[in-house]
Amino acid sequence: MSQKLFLDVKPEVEEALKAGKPVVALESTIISHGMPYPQNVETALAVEKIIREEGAVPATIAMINGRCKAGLTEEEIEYFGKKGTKIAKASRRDLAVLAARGEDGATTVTTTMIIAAMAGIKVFATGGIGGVHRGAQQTFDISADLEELANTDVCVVCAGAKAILDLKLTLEYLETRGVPVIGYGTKELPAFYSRHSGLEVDYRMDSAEEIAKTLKVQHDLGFKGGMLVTNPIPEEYAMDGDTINNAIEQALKEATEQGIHGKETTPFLLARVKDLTGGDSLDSNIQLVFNNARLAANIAKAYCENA
Ligand code: PSU
Ligand code: MN
Repeated sequence: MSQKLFLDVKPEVEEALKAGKPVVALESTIISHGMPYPQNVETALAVEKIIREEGAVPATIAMINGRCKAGLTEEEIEYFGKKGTKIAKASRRDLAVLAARGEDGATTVTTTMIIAAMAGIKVFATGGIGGVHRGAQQTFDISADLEELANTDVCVVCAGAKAILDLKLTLEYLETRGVPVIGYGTKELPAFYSRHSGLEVDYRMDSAEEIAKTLKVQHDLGFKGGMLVTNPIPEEYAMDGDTINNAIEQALKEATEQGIHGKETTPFLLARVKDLTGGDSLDSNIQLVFNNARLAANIAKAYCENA
């Protein structure tokens, strides 16, 4: 039986893929768990618009009634945004269960990559990826996103990862699993709200064309696995380091005190950091997603032009 039996590709996305036109995948956990309503829906729709303006077709990905969806309608995006955290956050271990039960699932970076690969989409834009959590030496909390990057052929464009994670260990893990980490226009790993982490990425690339060419070579070599493109937040939207770090420290302390663990950890920390910094971090978050969508569309275009 083919995995395609579980897949619904939106007609607009299917046409673009058949014609060899650029498509950019987008995740749905960022809508349901990453931002509050109604900014989540507004952002998701605005991101799709940006991708279209850049000349690519957006495909927001999710599971609905047990179906893997590559491309959502506006109504479906609104539904995910309104239901928010009532929708199950679906990582790799959840997908088969939700499909068998005919349920809904918000796709994380992991499951968005899985469904994008099923549909033949090569490039995916998001905000931040999951990674190795601080204290993982004790908790073993390492996001399934890192394993998926090692195994699934999708290029993920992000703004680095939030400092709720141990960024140094996250880079070590990606190195072990053979995932190239590219800095767009920088040799320094961006840290989501901030352009700076003090850590080095593997390679600096200054154009979408160079990234697309490398992705193509990776595919031609028959390498399994993705590529991580880290795109620093535009300077004007970056947050003050102390403000954000204090909020993160506080959120981490509360998570430990309340015994938050497993799949709840990341959504808990994201929500607390947002509350503790007022609306500022949400504005930055939205802007960096727009910035990543633009770059991803340009990588997808360059990839198609040389395919
Ligand atoms: N980091 C963010 N925003 C997010 C996420 C992470 O800054 O929305 C979401 C993504 O969907 C990511 C997931 O794939 O959280 C990682 O969750 P976990 O750490 O449980 O693997
Ligand atoms: Mn985890």
